[in-house]
Amino acid sequence: MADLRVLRVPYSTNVERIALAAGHKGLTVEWIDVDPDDRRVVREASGQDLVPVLLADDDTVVTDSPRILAWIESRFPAPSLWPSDPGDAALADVFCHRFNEVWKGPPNRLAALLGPVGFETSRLSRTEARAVDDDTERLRTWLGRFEERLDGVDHLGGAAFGICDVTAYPFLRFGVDAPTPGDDDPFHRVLHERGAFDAESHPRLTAWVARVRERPRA
Ligand SMILES: N[C@@H](CCC(=O)N[C@@H](CS)C(=O)NCC(=O)O)C(=O)O
Repeated sequence: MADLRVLRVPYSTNVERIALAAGHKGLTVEWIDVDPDDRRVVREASGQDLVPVLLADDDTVVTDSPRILAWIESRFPAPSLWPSDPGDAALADVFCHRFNEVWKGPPNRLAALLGPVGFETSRLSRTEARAVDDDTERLRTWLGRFEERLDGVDHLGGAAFGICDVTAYPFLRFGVDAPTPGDDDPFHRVLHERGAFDAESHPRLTAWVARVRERPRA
């Protein structure tokens, strides 16, 4: 029997977080594939429509990837995803909260504006076009912040791979990786087209993507 049972849909960034965390801890996962266009299984299990959903062996159901990651850490503490120093662990939590609640804002708004017009900016109103420019600039400025953060350290939380990398990698990697054929999520296209970077523009961030790509995953 697997260590974890998780509902997933294809191409999900938040599901990839769970795969990376489980890989780090050497846990096995029974993935339960759900039809993205029919969420009844997800709704019946968890009362909401989003994945990942963790079905724990004691009838516990956990939704929302940050809460699932915290649950995995509490149930399988070693090797830890959080720094052992309490202050560093608190900073890692702040990083992840900011990533989830602030960093995702610009690409989500860009996807909401660009998706419906097929990424044809000429079909946007002047106000919408200005909003697209503003959020693109924010996205690019924050890529520079990640580049600065990686000065002298291999991972976003410091020397060791951990929760900051698990939280950010599935999203930031689209700056290098094109969406997989079949992945039509406008959010992923925004990350790839508006958040693109390479070894010339962002050498440390590009090397970090390559480093985390090699991590084990469930
Ligand atoms: N805050 C949630 C967000 C979950 C979420 O947005 N999941 C996406 C897949 S990455 C989803 O199920 N989207 C609905 C859809 O694709 O229709 C988390 O971190 O798990």
